[in-house]
Amino acid sequence: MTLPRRLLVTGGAGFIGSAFVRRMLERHSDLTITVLDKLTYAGNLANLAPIEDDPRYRFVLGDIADAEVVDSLAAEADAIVSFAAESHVDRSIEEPDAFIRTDVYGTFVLLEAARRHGHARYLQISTDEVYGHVPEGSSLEEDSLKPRSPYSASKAGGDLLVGAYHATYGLPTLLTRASNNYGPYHYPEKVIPLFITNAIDDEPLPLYGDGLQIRDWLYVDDHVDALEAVLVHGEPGETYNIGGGNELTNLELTRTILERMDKPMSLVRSVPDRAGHDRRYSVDCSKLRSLGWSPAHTFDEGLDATIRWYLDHADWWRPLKSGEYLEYYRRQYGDRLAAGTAVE
Ligand code: NAD
Ligand code: TDX
Repeated sequence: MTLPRRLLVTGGAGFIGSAFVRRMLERHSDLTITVLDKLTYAGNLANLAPIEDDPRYRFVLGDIADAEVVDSLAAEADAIVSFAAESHVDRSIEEPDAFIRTDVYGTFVLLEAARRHGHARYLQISTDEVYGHVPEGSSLEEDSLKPRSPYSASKAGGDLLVGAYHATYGLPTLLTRASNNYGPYHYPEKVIPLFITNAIDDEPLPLYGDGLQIRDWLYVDDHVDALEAVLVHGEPGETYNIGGGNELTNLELTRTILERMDKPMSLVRSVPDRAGHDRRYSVDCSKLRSLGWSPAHTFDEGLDATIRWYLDHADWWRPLKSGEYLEYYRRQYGDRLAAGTAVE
């Protein structure tokens, strides 16, 4: 299989989707990409500014839950690559509605359109969080799903629909489950960009609970390369885990960020924990590695590049830390920071 030539990319104005669009257009001259994005608080056309004048790219403002707009765009595409989702666990705890609507119902609308138009591929971007807490070892693709947050439960709902459309209708689906991404253009509500930008401003870093929760960190460009490998070499109906191989506690992560930025640990506040906080995720990626992919960035390289990017791109993130963001920040962290304690 070669890469399908006309891609409909949903959620392409977000963090990972925009990295995919930028990288694929740079790498493949005969590709056309239509981005369908609702531009929620997390969607940002500035993420697509580097390719905005490229004639092979088109942006459409719209909702993946809107069957009419999805159908008309699907009619002109060979494949759908779907990143569109509500993606922040803390927001799903505060207000789950949009998660169910986009991550479950929106996925259904996309699958229906792919089925109607006989697409060559349907690629759904999912997450290691659907496996739930992994006390030891690493999740395999066939492991049962035990999501524990409204976010991961809504993503798991989307995953199950993808499997059902392959089994029932023979849709040539592909499903990927990646670990925690990091890199440039990451919205500053997620822990790495939040902590880097707060540290730049000498603002407190709110570390949830004991900080001993473990996440595996994957540089966003390595994720994009894995998605390309799956699109080209993946087996229809299959699921592929994608991980960076960099498992760290949040405390280790925070310490490393501050050391690299030459900032003191006194900025860190231990604050009341996230409800239902999963202690650890870990994915076994041998299936994907057998397709020839492995991550090209070490964590040290990726983190340094990310810190440098935020230091150099205050014009990108400062405007985001205003308006609705400040309201969210106050609701999410106001009481927590007031109750916070020092960490050594
Ligand atoms: P993001 O929040 O940065 O971007 C999501 C994008 O989807 C935004 O541009 C938003 O405007 C758009 N969107 C939201 N609802 C929409 C709707 N109803 N219709 C059309 N567009 C809509 O998210 P991200 O971090 O880039 O994640 C992309 C995908 O990857 C998500 O499906 C997420 O679950 C998955 N994922 C993310 C990570 C991570 O660490 N960030 C890890 C594994 C998997
Ligand atoms: O202020 C914070 N303090 C803190 O200690 C925030 C925002 C997070 N954390 C902790 C919670 C997690 O253990 O850091 C860890 C990472 O948190 P997030 O950046 O919110 O990511 P996570 O909840 O792990 O989910 C991310 O990775 C998987 C993405 O947001 C998901 O979209 C993806 O599926």
